[in-house]
Amino acid sequence: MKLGIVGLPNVGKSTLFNAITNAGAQSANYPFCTIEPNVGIVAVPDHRLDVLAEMYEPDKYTPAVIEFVDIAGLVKGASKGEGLGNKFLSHIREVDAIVHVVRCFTDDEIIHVDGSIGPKRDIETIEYELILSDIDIVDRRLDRALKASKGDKKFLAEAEILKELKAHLEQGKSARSYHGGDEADELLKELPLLSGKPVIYAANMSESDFQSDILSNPYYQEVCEVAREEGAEVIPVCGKMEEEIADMSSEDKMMFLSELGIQESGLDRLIKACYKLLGLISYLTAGKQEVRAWTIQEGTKAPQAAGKIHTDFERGFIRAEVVSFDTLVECGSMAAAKEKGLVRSEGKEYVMKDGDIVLFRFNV
Ligand SMILES: Nc1nc2c(ncn2[C@@H]2O[C@H](COP(=O)(O)OP(=O)(O)OP(=O)(O)O)[C@@H](O)[C@H]2O)c(=O)[nH]1
Ligand SMILES: [Mg+2]
Repeated sequence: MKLGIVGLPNVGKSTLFNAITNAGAQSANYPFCTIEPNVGIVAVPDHRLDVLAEMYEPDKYTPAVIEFVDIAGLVKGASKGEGLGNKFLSHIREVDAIVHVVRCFTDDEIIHVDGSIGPKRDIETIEYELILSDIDIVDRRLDRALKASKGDKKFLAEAEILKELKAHLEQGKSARSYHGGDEADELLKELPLLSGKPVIYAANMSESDFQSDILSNPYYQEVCEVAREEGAEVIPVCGKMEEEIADMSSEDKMMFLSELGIQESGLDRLIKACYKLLGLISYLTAGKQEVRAWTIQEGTKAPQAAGKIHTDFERGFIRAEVVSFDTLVECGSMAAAKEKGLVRSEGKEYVMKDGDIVLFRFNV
């Protein structure tokens, strides 16, 4: 599961990526500094693991991770091959969801490709390129469906949906916001559309704006307005500050943030929100050897979740012994939870929940 960091040139994508991965991708004050996409892996912050680590004092601590790709800036005309056009679009095609970085910081030293700060306009510029590229794809598929419908009438229904979708895109609306019923949803899953990918907006704020009343910031509000129409989430971040604190130890970071009156860094919030955007949840295992978060898709049943640890666990699945994180904390220890009968025995049909602490029983 990969997230692509997308946006106009020079809006702070690589700065944010650096903070995310600490990987040192080049960031500099000129457009197209990022040519090849950089891939970085980052731990998903999870306070539950810290609590478990205190309980078990394990030898190993393994958080969930997600992958981010730093994609070069997209410009007007990209869908027609401008800038590094098609190449960028193909990088976006490979990711499962998009983090759309929008410049909300003022800084006369940093060039804006369109000469001024304009979050709504910037978002539209990017969306427009994605939509144009999608129209090409829908067009090709429509041609195919129309030809096929001469031999087989069932393709007529597909062609109708594609015509509707095309009209929707031609109004400048994203595939994400197209709702044409179950059949249309199925078809959309097959089409590799860019504007249909789930999105989160990262509003890249100035340091001073980030520390003051973010909600009343007009640039931030502009991003929120666009996002609201799409039902998307907006996370305010300060790329520059995040880059500075990314190197700090977790104690130093907490101290630094609490001095600013902030509980959680924008980046931590962003990473968590991305995990959710991908439809991912974590179940946890805890013991003296290791406390660990395991990533599963929401809706995964117990045997398949067990299969993440080892295929034998899935093949020979007997049952899962489950206690929720909150219950464990209330009881104070696993032994106490067991004594109170609060560790449940779940079978093959059990749908895993986020924060379940699990011991799998299996036999092969
Ligand atoms: N003042 C301020 N400057 C920032 C912030 N974030 C990034 N910058 C600066 O903006 C310039 C561009 O940042 P990058 O992270 O390289 O931008 P990018 O979006 O990756 O650019 P391309 O790869 O060229 O598309 C750098 O000089 C950064 O230091 C911020 O929050 N505040
Ligand atoms: Mg860059």
